Amino acid sequence: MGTKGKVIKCKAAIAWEAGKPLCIEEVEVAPPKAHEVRVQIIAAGLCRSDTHVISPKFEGAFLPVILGHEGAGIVESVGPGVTNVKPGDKVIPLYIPHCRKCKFCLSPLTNFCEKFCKGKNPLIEQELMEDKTSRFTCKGKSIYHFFGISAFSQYTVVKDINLAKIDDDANLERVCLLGCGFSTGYGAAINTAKVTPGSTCAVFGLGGVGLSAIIGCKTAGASRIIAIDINSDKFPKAKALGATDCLNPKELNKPVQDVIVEMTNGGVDFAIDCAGGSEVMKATVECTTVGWGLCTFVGVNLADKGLAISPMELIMGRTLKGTNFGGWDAETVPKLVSDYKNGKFDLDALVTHTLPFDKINEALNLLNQGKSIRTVLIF
Ligand code: CND
Ligand code: ZN
Ligand code: ZN
Repeated sequence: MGTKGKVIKCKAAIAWEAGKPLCIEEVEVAPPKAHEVRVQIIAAGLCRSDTHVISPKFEGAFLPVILGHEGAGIVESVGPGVTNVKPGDKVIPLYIPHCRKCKFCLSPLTNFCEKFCKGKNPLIEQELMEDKTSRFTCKGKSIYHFFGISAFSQYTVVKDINLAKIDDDANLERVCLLGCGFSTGYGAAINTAKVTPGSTCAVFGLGGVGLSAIIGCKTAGASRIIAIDINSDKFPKAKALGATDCLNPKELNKPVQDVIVEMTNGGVDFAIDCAGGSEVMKATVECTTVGWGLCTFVGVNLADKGLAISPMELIMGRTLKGTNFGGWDAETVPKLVSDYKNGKFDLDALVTHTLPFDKINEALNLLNQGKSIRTVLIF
């Protein structure tokens, strides 16, 4: 007896309230409607962005919600009108849709889609499907989707335009990291900053995103990569992945940006913020060289007031950029999967822990205590 067209009962991790542990519950997952796809999640990573919306400091969250935006799985069934995937296909759900028709999708200048450019915060505004309803129910209550993905459920429903179809032999326990962390950091360096051979780089924040940015800087041929974190336990891995120098701002007697400027004879060519928050953003700007220094913002701190900047910082020749998902989209993620298979980069180094899905709160604790880079949850 197949499940197509039927409600599936399965386990999901629900955030009922901010600041509380997630609850593993039985949920009902409705069949996909037109241009929707029901996906069986096989593996998912835990990214810092999953935790922002359940932080008590953040007030804009849609709750209760099923988090998770770094997953990989197999198509269980498709709704009417779906042509890009079929049952049995391996897929990575993407939080940036790709309709392939709009002016953004047709432009090589962005990985955005018209469907993603509406609203103030398009990420958290993907909390419902196109018809403004949810496909998840628990204890009679409708549960919000998250980033259009909700990977922390054994089955989820996503829009067809939020899916990348990948190779049948892809290792889902690794390529799930291409759904956010690796792609975001690596793409920040090679697609957004376009780090050049022989250049000097500074990467702030050495989680899954920042370490992936280091891999990107090294791949691009940077000659010096300065890695910065307030947790020195992150340094051995950063060095193993290509960092040439490591700095802990807490152990310095002057601002880290001043130290970087001294170390590099006036500042780095490229600085990438993979931590977030106004203090790091300021340091990211101020550690780049006048003339051509390029800052790329990746880190997000929803509770933070953001960057106050003097026009002189830019008038002196610096450039500020930001990136969402490292510039990748549904057409380029399958190529990243092939690159991984062909050994172009290593994802194993980012996976510090593997846990069964129902241990998700343990994974959250490891992340919050700075003990993990990526925990891959197995469903
Ligand atoms: P994770 O929490 O694993 O890593 C962040 C690292 O930053 C940790 O090692 C911290 O110790 C370090 N850190 C914190 N404060 C400072 C500071 N003041 N100076 C230096 N280092 C500091 O997070 P992650 O790697 O999963 O994600 C990193 C950020 O990227 C986070 O803000 C997340 O929300 C954001 C992000 C952005 C995007 C995008 O597309 N732009 C996608 N996913 C995640
Ligand atoms: Zn589009
Ligand atoms: Zn993420």
